[in-house]
Amino acid sequence: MSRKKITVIGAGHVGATTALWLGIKELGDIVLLDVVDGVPQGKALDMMEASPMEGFDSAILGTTSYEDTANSDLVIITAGLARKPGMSRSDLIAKNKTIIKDVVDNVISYSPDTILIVITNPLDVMVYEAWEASGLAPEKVIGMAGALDSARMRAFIAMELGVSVEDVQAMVLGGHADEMVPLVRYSTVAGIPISTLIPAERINAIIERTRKAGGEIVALLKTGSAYYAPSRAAAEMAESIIKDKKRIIPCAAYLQGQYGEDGFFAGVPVKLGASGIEQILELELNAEEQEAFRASASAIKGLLGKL
Ligand code: TXD
Repeated sequence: MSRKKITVIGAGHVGATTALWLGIKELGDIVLLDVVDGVPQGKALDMMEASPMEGFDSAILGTTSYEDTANSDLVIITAGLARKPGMSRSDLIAKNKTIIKDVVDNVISYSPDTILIVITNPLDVMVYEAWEASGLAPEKVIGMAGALDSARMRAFIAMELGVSVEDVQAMVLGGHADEMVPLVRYSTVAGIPISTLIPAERINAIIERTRKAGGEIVALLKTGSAYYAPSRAAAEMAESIIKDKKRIIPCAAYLQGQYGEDGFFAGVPVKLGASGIEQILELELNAEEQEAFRASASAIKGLLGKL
Protein backbone atom coordinates (compact mmCIF):
# COMPACT_ATOMS: atom_id res chain seq x y z
CA MET A 1 0.00 0.00 0.00
CA SER A 2 1.47 3.30 -0.99
CA ARG A 3 1.44 6.10 1.51
CA LYS A 4 -1.03 8.95 1.47
CA LYS A 5 0.29 12.43 0.76
CA ILE A 6 -0.51 15.25 3.15
CA THR A 7 0.53 18.85 2.56
CA VAL A 8 0.73 21.46 5.29
CA ILE A 9 0.77 25.06 4.07
CA GLY A 10 2.52 27.46 6.45
CA ALA A 11 5.56 26.23 8.39
CA GLY A 12 4.99 28.48 11.39
CA HIS A 13 4.03 27.38 14.86
CA VAL A 14 0.83 25.53 13.98
CA GLY A 15 1.94 24.22 10.57
CA ALA A 16 5.29 22.81 11.65
CA THR A 17 3.84 21.22 14.77
CA THR A 18 1.03 19.71 12.70
CA ALA A 19 3.62 18.17 10.35
CA LEU A 20 5.37 16.65 13.37
CA TRP A 21 2.16 15.09 14.73
CA LEU A 22 1.35 13.70 11.26
CA GLY A 23 4.81 12.16 11.13
CA ILE A 24 4.60 10.72 14.64
CA LYS A 25 1.25 9.20 13.69
CA GLU A 26 2.75 7.98 10.39
CA LEU A 27 -0.33 9.12 8.49
CA GLY A 28 1.50 9.54 5.21
CA ASP A 29 4.30 11.38 3.48
CA ILE A 30 4.26 15.04 4.37
CA VAL A 31 5.06 18.21 2.43
CA LEU A 32 5.57 21.37 4.46
CA LEU A 33 5.37 24.57 2.41
CA ASP A 34 6.01 28.19 3.33
CA VAL A 35 6.84 31.41 1.49
CA VAL A 36 9.93 32.05 3.63
CA ASP A 37 12.71 30.11 1.90
CA GLY A 38 14.76 27.94 4.25
CA VAL A 39 12.23 27.69 7.07
CA PRO A 40 10.13 24.77 5.76
CA GLN A 41 13.26 23.00 4.52
CA GLY A 42 15.05 23.46 7.85
CA LYS A 43 12.10 22.39 9.98
CA ALA A 44 11.34 19.38 7.77
CA LEU A 45 14.97 18.23 7.92
CA ASP A 46 14.99 18.64 11.70
CA MET A 47 11.87 16.43 11.92
CA MET A 48 13.41 13.81 9.61
CA GLU A 49 16.34 13.69 12.01
CA ALA A 50 13.90 12.96 14.86
CA SER A 51 12.29 10.10 12.91
CA PRO A 52 14.89 7.39 13.69
CA MET A 53 14.28 7.85 17.43
CA GLU A 54 10.50 8.03 17.19
CA GLY A 55 10.55 5.28 14.56
CA PHE A 56 8.42 6.81 11.86
CA ASP A 57 9.05 6.37 8.15
CA SER A 58 6.91 9.24 6.89
CA ALA A 59 9.00 11.39 4.59
CA ILE A 60 8.79 15.09 5.48
CA LEU A 61 9.75 17.47 2.68
CA GLY A 62 10.15 21.21 3.21
CA THR A 63 9.59 23.44 0.19
CA THR A 64 8.52 26.79 -1.20
CA SER A 65 7.29 25.25 -4.45
CA TYR A 66 3.69 24.14 -5.03
CA GLU A 67 4.89 21.60 -7.58
CA ASP A 68 6.02 19.47 -4.65
CA THR A 69 2.46 19.39 -3.30
CA ALA A 70 1.00 17.78 -6.46
CA ASN A 71 -1.65 15.09 -5.94
CA SER A 72 -2.02 15.58 -2.21
CA ASP A 73 -4.81 13.56 -0.61
CA LEU A 74 -5.22 16.16 2.11
CA VAL A 75 -4.04 19.76 2.46
CA ILE A 76 -3.98 21.53 5.81
CA ILE A 77 -3.82 25.32 5.55
CA THR A 78 -2.23 27.24 8.42
CA ALA A 79 -0.73 30.12 6.42
CA GLY A 80 -1.48 33.59 7.66
CA LEU A 81 -1.04 35.98 10.51
CA ALA A 82 -1.73 34.98 14.13
CA ARG A 83 -3.11 37.14 16.94
CA LYS A 84 -1.02 39.29 19.23
CA PRO A 85 -2.27 40.56 22.63
CA GLY A 86 -5.17 42.99 22.25
CA MET A 87 -6.21 41.59 18.86
CA SER A 88 -9.39 39.67 18.18
CA ARG A 89 -9.45 36.92 15.58
CA SER A 90 -11.46 39.18 13.30
CA ASP A 91 -8.63 41.76 13.19
CA LEU A 92 -6.79 39.32 10.90
CA ILE A 93 -9.46 39.21 8.22
CA ALA A 94 -8.12 41.40 5.39
CA LYS A 95 -4.53 40.12 5.37
CA ASN A 96 -5.45 36.48 5.79
CA LYS A 97 -8.13 36.61 3.10
CA THR A 98 -5.51 37.55 0.51
CA ILE A 99 -3.21 34.81 1.74
CA ILE A 100 -5.95 32.14 1.70
CA LYS A 101 -7.00 33.01 -1.85
CA ASP A 102 -3.41 32.81 -3.10
CA VAL A 103 -2.74 29.55 -1.25
CA VAL A 104 -5.93 27.82 -2.38
CA ASP A 105 -5.46 28.81 -6.04
CA ASN A 106 -2.00 27.27 -5.95
CA VAL A 107 -3.04 24.17 -4.02
CA ILE A 108 -5.96 23.39 -6.32
CA SER A 109 -3.92 23.82 -9.49
CA TYR A 110 -1.74 20.88 -8.36
CA SER A 111 -4.29 18.86 -6.33
CA PRO A 112 -7.70 19.46 -7.90
CA ASP A 113 -9.42 16.64 -5.96
CA THR A 114 -7.93 17.17 -2.55
CA ILE A 115 -9.64 17.61 0.81
CA LEU A 116 -8.88 20.90 2.59
CA ILE A 117 -8.64 21.47 6.32
CA VAL A 118 -8.46 25.19 7.07
CA ILE A 119 -6.94 26.48 10.31
CA THR A 120 -6.18 30.14 9.55
CA ASN A 121 -8.19 32.72 11.52
CA PRO A 122 -10.78 34.14 11.60
CA LEU A 123 -11.59 30.49 11.05
CA ASP A 124 -15.26 30.46 10.10
CA VAL A 125 -14.82 33.04 7.34
CA MET A 126 -11.41 31.85 6.12
CA VAL A 127 -12.84 28.37 5.55
CA TYR A 128 -15.65 30.00 3.54
CA GLU A 129 -13.09 31.95 1.50
CA ALA A 130 -11.08 28.76 0.93
CA TRP A 131 -14.18 26.84 -0.16
CA GLU A 132 -15.18 29.58 -2.60
CA ALA A 133 -11.70 29.84 -4.07
CA SER A 134 -11.35 26.05 -4.36
CA GLY A 135 -14.46 25.18 -6.33
CA LEU A 136 -14.57 21.95 -4.27
CA ALA A 137 -17.74 20.29 -3.02
CA PRO A 138 -18.59 21.60 0.45
CA GLU A 139 -17.98 18.16 2.04
CA LYS A 140 -14.32 18.47 1.08
CA VAL A 141 -13.63 21.75 2.85
CA ILE A 142 -13.51 21.61 6.64
CA GLY A 143 -12.58 24.16 9.28
CA MET A 144 -10.64 23.23 12.41
CA ALA A 145 -11.99 24.84 15.57
CA GLY A 146 -14.49 22.66 17.42
CA ALA A 147 -11.96 19.85 17.80
CA LEU A 148 -9.68 22.29 19.63
CA ASP A 149 -12.37 24.10 21.60
CA SER A 150 -13.83 20.75 22.77
CA ALA A 151 -10.39 19.45 23.75
CA ARG A 152 -9.81 22.61 25.78
CA MET A 153 -13.14 22.12 27.55
CA ARG A 154 -12.26 18.45 28.20
CA ALA A 155 -8.95 19.51 29.73
CA PHE A 156 -10.68 22.02 32.03
CA ILE A 157 -13.31 19.46 33.13
CA ALA A 158 -10.61 16.87 33.86
CA MET A 159 -8.62 19.46 35.88
CA GLU A 160 -11.74 20.43 37.83
CA LEU A 161 -12.60 16.85 38.81
CA GLY A 162 -9.13 15.33 38.99
CA VAL A 163 -10.13 12.57 36.57
CA SER A 164 -8.47 11.15 33.46
CA VAL A 165 -8.89 13.27 30.35
CA GLU A 166 -9.61 10.01 28.55
CA ASP A 167 -12.97 9.69 30.28
CA VAL A 168 -14.07 13.25 29.54
CA GLN A 169 -16.15 14.15 26.50
CA ALA A 170 -17.21 17.68 25.60
CA MET A 171 -18.98 19.32 22.70
CA VAL A 172 -18.45 22.90 21.53
CA LEU A 173 -20.46 24.19 18.57
CA GLY A 174 -20.82 27.50 16.73
CA GLY A 175 -18.14 29.93 15.63
CA HIS A 176 -14.50 29.94 16.73
CA ALA A 177 -14.87 33.14 18.71
CA ASP A 178 -15.92 34.23 22.18
CA GLU A 179 -19.56 33.47 21.22
CA MET A 180 -18.76 29.78 20.70
CA VAL A 181 -21.34 27.41 22.20
CA PRO A 182 -20.02 24.92 24.79
CA LEU A 183 -22.81 22.38 25.32
CA VAL A 184 -23.01 21.31 28.95
CA ARG A 185 -25.79 18.79 28.29
CA TYR A 186 -23.60 16.97 25.79
CA SER A 187 -20.51 16.97 28.00
CA THR A 188 -19.90 13.89 30.13
CA VAL A 189 -17.41 12.01 32.27
CA ALA A 190 -17.58 8.28 31.53
CA GLY A 191 -21.10 8.88 30.25
CA ILE A 192 -22.17 10.81 33.38
CA PRO A 193 -23.50 14.34 32.61
CA ILE A 194 -21.13 16.96 34.07
CA SER A 195 -24.11 18.80 35.57
CA THR A 196 -24.40 16.00 38.15
CA LEU A 197 -20.68 16.15 39.01
CA ILE A 198 -19.75 19.85 39.00
CA PRO A 199 -21.66 22.70 40.73
CA ALA A 200 -23.34 25.18 38.37
CA GLU A 201 -21.04 28.11 39.15
CA ARG A 202 -17.95 26.01 38.43
CA ILE A 203 -19.50 24.83 35.16
CA ASN A 204 -20.06 28.46 34.23
CA ALA A 205 -16.41 29.20 34.98
CA ILE A 206 -15.36 26.28 32.73
CA ILE A 207 -17.58 27.60 29.93
CA GLU A 208 -16.09 31.08 30.24
CA ARG A 209 -12.55 29.72 30.29
CA THR A 210 -13.25 27.59 27.22
CA ARG A 211 -14.63 30.59 25.33
CA LYS A 212 -11.56 32.67 26.16
CA ALA A 213 -9.00 29.85 26.06
CA GLY A 214 -7.29 31.11 22.90
CA GLY A 215 -6.97 34.60 24.38
CA GLU A 216 -5.62 33.21 27.65
CA ILE A 217 -2.69 31.72 25.77
CA VAL A 218 -2.14 34.79 23.57
CA ALA A 219 -1.91 36.90 26.75
CA LEU A 220 0.71 34.56 28.20
CA LEU A 221 2.83 34.11 25.04
CA LYS A 222 2.61 37.78 23.97
CA THR A 223 4.24 37.11 20.58
CA GLY A 224 1.73 34.71 19.01
CA SER A 225 -1.05 32.25 19.68
CA ALA A 226 -1.51 28.64 20.77
CA TYR A 227 -0.13 25.84 18.66
CA TYR A 228 0.37 22.56 20.51
CA ALA A 229 -3.33 21.83 21.00
CA PRO A 230 -4.39 23.43 17.69
CA SER A 231 -1.93 21.29 15.72
CA ARG A 232 -2.96 18.17 17.62
CA ALA A 233 -6.60 18.94 16.80
CA ALA A 234 -5.69 19.19 13.10
CA ALA A 235 -3.93 15.82 13.33
CA GLU A 236 -7.05 14.32 14.95
CA MET A 237 -9.14 15.40 11.96
CA ALA A 238 -6.46 14.28 9.49
CA GLU A 239 -6.28 10.85 11.09
CA SER A 240 -10.03 10.31 10.86
CA ILE A 241 -9.96 11.25 7.16
CA ILE A 242 -6.79 9.36 6.18
CA LYS A 243 -7.77 6.18 8.06
CA ASP A 244 -11.47 6.57 7.20
CA LYS A 245 -12.24 6.22 10.90
CA LYS A 246 -15.55 8.08 10.68
CA ARG A 247 -15.04 9.80 14.01
CA ILE A 248 -17.59 12.33 15.21
CA ILE A 249 -15.73 15.60 15.72
CA PRO A 250 -17.09 19.14 15.86
CA CYS A 251 -15.78 20.98 12.78
CA ALA A 252 -16.70 24.07 10.80
CA ALA A 253 -18.91 22.69 8.02
CA TYR A 254 -20.92 24.33 5.25
CA LEU A 255 -24.53 24.44 6.48
CA GLN A 256 -27.36 23.79 4.07
CA GLY A 257 -30.42 23.95 6.29
CA GLN A 258 -28.96 22.10 9.27
CA TYR A 259 -29.61 23.85 12.58
CA GLY A 260 -31.94 26.15 10.65
CA GLU A 261 -28.99 27.88 8.95
CA ASP A 262 -27.86 28.06 5.37
CA GLY A 263 -25.00 29.26 3.20
CA PHE A 264 -22.04 29.63 5.57
CA PHE A 265 -19.63 27.57 7.71
CA ALA A 266 -20.13 27.03 11.43
CA GLY A 267 -19.04 24.49 14.01
CA VAL A 268 -21.28 21.42 14.17
CA PRO A 269 -20.62 17.73 14.91
CA VAL A 270 -19.64 15.90 11.73
CA LYS A 271 -18.65 12.39 10.72
CA LEU A 272 -15.15 12.59 9.21
CA GLY A 273 -14.08 9.89 6.78
CA ALA A 274 -12.22 9.26 3.55
CA SER A 275 -14.49 11.54 1.55
CA GLY A 276 -14.36 14.39 4.07
CA ILE A 277 -17.55 15.37 5.86
CA GLU A 278 -19.76 12.31 5.44
CA GLN A 279 -22.58 13.52 7.65
CA ILE A 280 -23.57 16.54 9.70
CA LEU A 281 -25.19 15.43 12.95
CA GLU A 282 -28.09 17.52 14.15
CA LEU A 283 -28.25 17.61 17.93
CA GLU A 284 -31.51 18.37 19.61
CA LEU A 285 -30.95 21.77 21.23
CA ASN A 286 -33.08 23.36 23.95
CA ALA A 287 -34.25 26.96 23.65
CA GLU A 288 -31.23 28.42 25.41
CA GLU A 289 -28.73 26.40 23.35
CA GLN A 290 -30.57 27.26 20.16
CA GLU A 291 -30.43 30.94 21.05
CA ALA A 292 -26.68 30.71 21.72
CA PHE A 293 -26.12 28.94 18.39
CA ARG A 294 -28.19 31.57 16.63
CA ALA A 295 -26.12 34.39 18.21
CA SER A 296 -22.87 32.69 17.22
CA ALA A 297 -24.18 32.16 13.68
CA SER A 298 -25.12 35.80 13.32
CA ALA A 299 -21.64 36.86 14.48
CA ILE A 300 -20.18 34.67 11.70
CA LYS A 301 -22.57 36.13 9.13
CA GLY A 302 -21.61 39.65 10.27
CA LEU A 303 -17.95 38.84 9.72
CA LEU A 304 -18.69 37.23 6.35
CA GLY A 305 -20.19 40.53 5.28
CA LYS A 306 -16.73 42.09 5.76
CA LEU A 307 -15.05 39.56 3.42
O1 TXD B 1 -8.45 26.97 16.08
C1 TXD B 1 -7.90 27.47 15.14
N1 TXD B 1 -8.46 27.42 13.93
C2 TXD B 1 -6.61 28.16 15.29
C3 TXD B 1 -6.22 29.11 14.30
C4 TXD B 1 -5.76 27.87 16.39
C5 TXD B 1 -4.51 28.42 16.44
C6 TXD B 1 -3.99 29.31 15.42
N2 TXD B 1 -4.95 29.70 14.46
C7 TXD B 1 -4.53 30.51 13.31
O2 TXD B 1 -3.62 29.76 12.51
C8 TXD B 1 -3.76 31.76 13.63
O3 TXD B 1 -4.62 32.78 14.05
C9 TXD B 1 -3.13 32.05 12.28
O4 TXD B 1 -4.06 32.67 11.42
C10 TXD B 1 -2.80 30.65 11.75
C11 TXD B 1 -1.34 30.27 11.88
O5 TXD B 1 -0.92 30.43 13.22
P1 TXD B 1 0.64 30.22 13.61
O6 TXD B 1 0.72 30.39 15.08
O7 TXD B 1 1.16 29.01 12.98
O8 TXD B 1 1.28 31.50 12.91
P2 TXD B 1 2.82 31.69 12.46
O9 TXD B 1 3.72 30.95 13.39
O10 TXD B 1 3.01 33.14 12.26
O11 TXD B 1 2.89 30.93 11.06
C12 TXD B 1 2.23 31.37 9.92
C13 TXD B 1 3.09 30.96 8.75
C14 TXD B 1 4.43 31.70 8.68
O12 TXD B 1 5.49 30.76 8.65
C15 TXD B 1 4.33 32.48 7.37
O13 TXD B 1 5.59 32.62 6.71
C16 TXD B 1 3.38 31.62 6.58
O14 TXD B 1 2.39 31.24 7.52
N3 TXD B 1 2.76 32.30 5.45
C17 TXD B 1 2.53 31.69 4.25
N4 TXD B 1 2.77 30.44 3.84
C18 TXD B 1 2.44 30.12 2.57
N5 TXD B 1 1.86 31.00 1.72
C19 TXD B 1 1.58 32.28 2.10
N6 TXD B 1 1.01 33.12 1.25
C20 TXD B 1 1.94 32.66 3.42
N7 TXD B 1 1.82 33.81 4.12
C21 TXD B 1 2.32 33.59 5.34
